[in-house]
Amino acid sequence: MGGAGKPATEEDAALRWAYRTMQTIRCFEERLHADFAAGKVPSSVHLYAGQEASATGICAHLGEQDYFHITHRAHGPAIARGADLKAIAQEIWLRAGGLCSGKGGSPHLHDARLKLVGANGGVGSGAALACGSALATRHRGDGGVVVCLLGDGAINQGVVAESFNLAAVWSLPVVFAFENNGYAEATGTAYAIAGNDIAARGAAVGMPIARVDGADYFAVHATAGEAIARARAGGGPSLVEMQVPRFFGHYEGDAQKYRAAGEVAELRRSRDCLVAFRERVLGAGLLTAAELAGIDAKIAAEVDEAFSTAAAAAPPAAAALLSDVYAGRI
Ligand SMILES: Cc1ncc(C[n+]2csc(CCOP(=O)(O)OP(=O)(O)O)c2C)c(N)n1
Ligand SMILES: [Mg+2]
Repeated sequence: MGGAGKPATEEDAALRWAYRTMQTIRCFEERLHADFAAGKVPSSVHLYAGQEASATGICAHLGEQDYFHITHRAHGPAIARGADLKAIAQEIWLRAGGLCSGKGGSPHLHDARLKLVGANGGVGSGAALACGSALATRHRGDGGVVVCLLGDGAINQGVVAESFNLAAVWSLPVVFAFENNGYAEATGTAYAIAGNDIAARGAAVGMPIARVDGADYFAVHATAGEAIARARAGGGPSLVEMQVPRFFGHYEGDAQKYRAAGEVAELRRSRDCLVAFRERVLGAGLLTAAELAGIDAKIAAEVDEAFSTAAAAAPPAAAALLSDVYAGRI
């Protein structure tokens, strides 16, 4: 704990970063939910609330040489990777100042400078792109690793099976990190995934696998850390499956008739990563309630400013329509 005359340690800083990151994501998504319901948001959005511990526990281990491939449920992972909050908000509002100049929108957040590789239209395709990033970083010899987020829905895609095989055959420095939130759109995992075991598919190609409670920041941090360290040390690919709750619909506007009555309320009561984190750090005396409250207040102001800036910002100019269509050197 950094307060009360005690010097802040590296561990204090890491805990504060983790809390700040998860709370920023939650605050951003709750506000986005409210603004969407009020008709203020001009694009479709998939909210990440409930899943914060997963991207945060992973990004705690990533340096600037590492790649983070994300999915259409993009806001939280982009925040965890350190993308600019105002640029994220402006991208969702399709503004010129957005992360992709307002041309990608919510599901395609991408920031090449951060090696944050955004989703494309095909669920699961990120797995193949991640193999490409892993091959590139290994050829450069810069010690980089790649973490590829994937949803449970991606496990049945052919490209994912092919990517597992390629990553294993070439011993690529990649971690396939599945966020199993129980649903692919409205389809439940138990119904759609034969065997109902995502991690076992990785074991089939000889990858080390791990299953972890994705609502527990500390568990994700430890498990992802092990897989990332293995990849960095030349130990090849791994698969990590994180069980995470999804607090909102597949997309905003989803009536969620496929969910049991009270399901979300129960998840919020029993599987909230922020509640668990607060209990743990306060119980162990690692951070104080006053510190957390101070962080919360600062984040609320930052999110408010990002949203007001986005709402007032200009869209891309018509003359910019054909720029960024073909990449030069990337
Ligand atoms: C190849 C392909 N099939 C179907 C879709 C339509 N689609 C978009 S998101 C989605 C669900 C993905 O579920 P999951 O991978 O579990 O991620 P989640 O939305 O739960 O984060 C589907 C089926 C698509 N974009 N690409
Ligand atoms: Mg899912």
